[in-house]
Amino acid sequence: MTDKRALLDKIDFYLVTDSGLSRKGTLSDVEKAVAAGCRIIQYREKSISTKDMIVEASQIKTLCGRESIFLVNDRVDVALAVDADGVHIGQDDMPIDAARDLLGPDKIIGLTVHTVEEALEAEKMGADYVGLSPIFNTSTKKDAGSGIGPESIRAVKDAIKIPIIAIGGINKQNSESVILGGADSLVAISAVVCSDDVEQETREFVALIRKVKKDA
Ligand code: 3NM
Repeated sequence: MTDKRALLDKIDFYLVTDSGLSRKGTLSDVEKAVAAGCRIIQYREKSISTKDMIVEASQIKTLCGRESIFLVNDRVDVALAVDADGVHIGQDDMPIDAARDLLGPDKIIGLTVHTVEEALEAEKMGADYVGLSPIFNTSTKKDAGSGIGPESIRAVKDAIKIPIIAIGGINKQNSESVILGGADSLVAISAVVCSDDVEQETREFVALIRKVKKDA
């Protein structure tokens, strides 16, 4: 397994799958996003059996190939079963140190955080990046809570060295404020997987994020 950690510094648009919202299905979304230059994919699936998840996760791993990071949401067991590049876990999931013990030193572990304090703790515990959320209100995750606003990102950026990936209610109109606010990368689920053309949408997000970073 190649250590894909180095790629974390180069990511722009981050795709999280959502089979409930997807028009064309998770595998198609991943394939199109990778073709459009998305270099990190998180497989987030809560509605199928573990057996089916392992089949799908292994197909996604193949689609990600060597150039895109492949993470599994929540399920350290599934990540291990398919030798994914790592996991993304939430505050109430398996603690980072337990996940690290199971996954070993080379795998990527991302943690969802909502505050500067949680971000500092995540970095201290050995997270490779934080997902900061929710930036704006979103209906994609019912229990996400109220948006913290893009102006809240800077304090987190100033506090930690690991990358910040912003999530929650992000679209092409508000992406610039998120990157200028201090995020290294961003996730947009509904804005991409609900569109008719996932490849084109992803391409536009990638180009927009790169341009904002270049001009900053
Ligand atoms: N986690 P959209 S918000 C998966 O706040 C997820 O932790 C969130 O979807 C959190 O881009 C979210 O459609 C959904 O708003 C984001």
